[in-house]
Amino acid sequence: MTDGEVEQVDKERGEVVLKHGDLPSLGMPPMTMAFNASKQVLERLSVGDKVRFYAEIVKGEPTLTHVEPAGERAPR
Ligand SMILES: [Cu+2]
Repeated sequence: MTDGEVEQVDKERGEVVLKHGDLPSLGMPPMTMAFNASKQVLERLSVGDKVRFYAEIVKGEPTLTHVEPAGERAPR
């Protein structure tokens, strides 16, 4: 999974802006960008949240397929 920080949540557009780390699944270096996300995912996100996520290209657009709070995982 990739680390991200929520910068913006736009429920009307179904988008979330994340500052993300290396994202090899999409061939991206760290950057800040918008992802499509389901209503269900958007409801759980607030600006400033630190998350870990998976993203894929869905219908030609970067889309969050799984998001969890960064603190939820057990420390290693
Ligand atoms: Cu990106």
